[in-house]
Amino acid sequence: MTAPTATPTPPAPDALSGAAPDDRDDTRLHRDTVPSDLPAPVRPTQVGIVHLGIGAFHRAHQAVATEDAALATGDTRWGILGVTQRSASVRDQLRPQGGVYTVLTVGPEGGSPRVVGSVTDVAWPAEETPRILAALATPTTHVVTLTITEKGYSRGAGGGLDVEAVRRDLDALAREEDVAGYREEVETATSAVGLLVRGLAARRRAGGAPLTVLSCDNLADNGRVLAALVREAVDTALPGVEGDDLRAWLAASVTFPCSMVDRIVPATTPAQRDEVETLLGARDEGLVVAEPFLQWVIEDRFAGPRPAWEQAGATFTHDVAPYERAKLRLLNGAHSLLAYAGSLAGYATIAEAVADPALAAQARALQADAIATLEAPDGIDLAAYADELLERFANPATGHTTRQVAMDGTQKIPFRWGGTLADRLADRSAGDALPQGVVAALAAWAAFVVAEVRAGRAVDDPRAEELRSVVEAADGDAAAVRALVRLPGLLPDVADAGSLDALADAVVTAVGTVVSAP
Ligand code: CS2
Repeated sequence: MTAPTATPTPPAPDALSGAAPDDRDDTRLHRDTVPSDLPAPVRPTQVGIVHLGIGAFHRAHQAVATEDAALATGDTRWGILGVTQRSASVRDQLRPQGGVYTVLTVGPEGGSPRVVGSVTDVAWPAEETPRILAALATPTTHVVTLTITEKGYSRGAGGGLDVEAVRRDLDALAREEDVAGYREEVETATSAVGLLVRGLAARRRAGGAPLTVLSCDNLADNGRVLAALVREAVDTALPGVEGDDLRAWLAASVTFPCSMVDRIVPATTPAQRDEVETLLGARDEGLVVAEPFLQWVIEDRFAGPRPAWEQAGATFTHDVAPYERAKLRLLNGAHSLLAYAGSLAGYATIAEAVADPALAAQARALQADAIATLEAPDGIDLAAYADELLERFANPATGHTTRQVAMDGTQKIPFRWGGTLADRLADRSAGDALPQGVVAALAAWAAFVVAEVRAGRAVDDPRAEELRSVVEAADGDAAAVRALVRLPGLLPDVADAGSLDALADAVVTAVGTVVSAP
């Protein structure tokens, strides 16, 4: 049985055409106010990519690579429909600008702006779910990219789908797949994974053109993790024969390559917007600020056409894992450590934290633990790579704050430190010694959480409530640290209770050495 498909709605007035509506505000950046000394942004002719999670990172990374690929090839099919998550703010920033925005690249030699045109429009699921589902179902959309952050994957502590977090979308999916239960009104999507699965189902019902779903988040094996979550969602919403057609189509026509993305892109500040307004002579509410470095390694497993991202410097490979693990454990791992230890020491930015020799030494110790677990990607010297990362962190121009990187620790730590720890514990040649760099990192996080709770601040983490009650229920700080280390799902691969006890003891001891005043 085939249910009716969501009716495609036309793009928003300003999208794609770039035509100037009568009420266009010429104090704002848009195609007609781009300064003549900057290269003209690309003007895509259709949407070819739907991107879930259009924050600053996407705009400074995949959207730039897509722009560069279009400039290199002249292929204008790859306009991006960006989908926001929690709020309409990026939509409200970019729509009056016809999607164009500035990337200000900041390095030791100062900043250089460029205007990017590959984002054709932005939609907010709370108001525009039908349009997003229609875009996902349209055959000229060939790729879905995602930067929804670790918590956006709606995973439970065990790593599988947190069914309750996506329940409303799964119920909507069951109705959308069932002719009898079909409702004329499309229900608002409330989760990224739910929206994706509903979009995939809508695409199959609309004819089933192949699609590539490309995760660009900092999760180990991100593509495989996402594929498994999608399958779990389908199995839950459509158990048994009801879901057979969708399952068969997913297996035959949809791929989920893994990818590793890298560029430091902090949240934009109002002062940076003012500075760029002076530079461009027009206000850009969609401005993003980034370091010069940009890397993208993509598993070459596409279901259909894709932009020529290799023309924009992306690497295509059959195995992303060595790149991904090295980046997660060496870059993100050290970043998180500096964020917690740096916050505790009173540093506002990562650049200040890494300039402190004691904290830099802790970051290096963690990197040394990680290097012992890593396979070097082709042509990469891991020790040199680790050093370059600390140099990138030292770039003061990005203004990347310790608070921003400290966010969502329970979601990041499993990938950033958990893998190193599990591999080191499994490596018999290392004897019984605990990796002290990881121990210190855990001590910094636990001490940070305890300090936040004791100060009456909510930890910026989806499990904040749980963190607060764990700390408050513990008898003193040492017991709180022990309980935090044992938090379910934090170190998922460290199953052995004896190892966890020894680890918790070591972390308690380390707290005294990592917490230092500047
Ligand atoms: C950072 C990352 O905020 C964080 O947790 O570690 O966003 C980091 O800047 C990027 O992964 C760099 O590619």
